[in-house]
Amino acid sequence: MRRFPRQPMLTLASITLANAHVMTHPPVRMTSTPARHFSSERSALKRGRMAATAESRFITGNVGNNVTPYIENLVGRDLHKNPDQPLGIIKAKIENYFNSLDSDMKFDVVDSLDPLVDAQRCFDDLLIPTDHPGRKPSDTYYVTRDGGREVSSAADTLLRTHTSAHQSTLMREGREAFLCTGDVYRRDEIDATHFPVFHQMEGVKLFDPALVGDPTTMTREEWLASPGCELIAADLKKTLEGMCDELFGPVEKRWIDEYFPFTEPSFELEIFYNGDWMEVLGCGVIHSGVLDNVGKPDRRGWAFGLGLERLAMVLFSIPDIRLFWSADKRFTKQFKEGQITTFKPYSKYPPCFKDISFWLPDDFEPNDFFEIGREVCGELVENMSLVDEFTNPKKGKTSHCYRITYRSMDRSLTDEEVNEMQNKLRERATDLGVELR
Ligand code: FA5
Ligand code: MG
Repeated sequence: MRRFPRQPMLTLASITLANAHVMTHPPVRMTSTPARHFSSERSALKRGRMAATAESRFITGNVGNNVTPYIENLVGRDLHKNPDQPLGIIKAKIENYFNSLDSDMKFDVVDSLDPLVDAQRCFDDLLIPTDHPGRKPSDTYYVTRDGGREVSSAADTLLRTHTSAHQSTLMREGREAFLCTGDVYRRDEIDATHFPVFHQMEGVKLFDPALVGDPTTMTREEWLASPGCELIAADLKKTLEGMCDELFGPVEKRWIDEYFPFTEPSFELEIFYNGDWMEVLGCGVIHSGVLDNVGKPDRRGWAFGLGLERLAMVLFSIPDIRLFWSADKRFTKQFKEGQITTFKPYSKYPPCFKDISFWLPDDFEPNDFFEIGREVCGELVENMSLVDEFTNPKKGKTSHCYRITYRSMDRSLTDEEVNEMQNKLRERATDLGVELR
């Protein structure tokens, strides 16, 4: 059974990358890289490749556009809307749970919103500052970003990085309680628990002011110390603990104090499952600034965001996140609406390992290299990890060695196709300005 440590993948790469787009603290970088200047030559190269698809909504040729054809192809698959697939099964179970709670409040089910949003909704409405690491093009797929790599603006358009991107729109529509599910996109490392697209469910519930008091008569400190704020946090915790019991049976849980710019206070829920603590969701009492932004300064409530793959991998014993995207009948036929069953692996085909080493340019972003891995190999790349790093003091240059694991989930790979992918990867890596060793 797969384990989910709190910080999965403690490879060298993840020391740099872990949580870069998690809406919490900025990541700790191994080396302090200077401000990134993407040479005009290289971006022209990239643009040329992208401009090839003229009709695309996602590949626009805009200066900041970094959506690749591989990612574009994954948009709109709607895995969460298939009732006979693990993600759809869990989604339905959670929706049923929330709408069977002893309360007059019904949660609207929203699951068809366009993943193409603007930075205003995805970041600014949620008080995420323009210099937050989650807004960097190394972490996020931009459709348009007129300021290029350097300058972030509310007008940028992008593939949503979390379902919180819809909070403000749905609250402005006057909804008091909702569950909003969708595919979210993050440029990230490559391993069994990370795929550039995964699914989140956002939950929001606003409370009757008669119950929690009028926050407009209080200072921020008074609100945070008030019985109303306490009541909302307690309701949030009780409701989410109940959801975990519903899905997993009674399990051991713990609350971790967290930081999100858009909730205050903020928490993360972990459950102890198969010998390990696993982060299931982030949540909190909605920040007053978010409610001010949607014209509801007199209202308060809670919000949470959970990852469906995380839950599904554990509940169905699915060992690799790529499997959710498989159309192989040996996978799809195993699941039925309403039922949580244990996945039976149909075969494990042998992996093939290859290393690639290069000297880094000043502006190197590992995520750019991983992206090329996705583009060249698609789902045939299982893992890309940094296995060696050293700096040559004379040259003043740093070298990275990455180990690439090639493996198909459906068949054996031939030597020729692995070699072809490896050669292409080496060739394409030079687009990033690296010097192969
Ligand atoms: C967020 O995305 C916040 N928007 C959550 C939130 C919503 C907080 C509302 C407060 C109020 P975070 O980046 O931690 O937070 O992701 C939330 C959940 O998504 C995680 O707990 C995890 O279950 C899931 N998740 C995050 N990254 C991945 C990943 N790479 N693969 C699979 N699941 C992931
Ligand atoms: Mg988190």
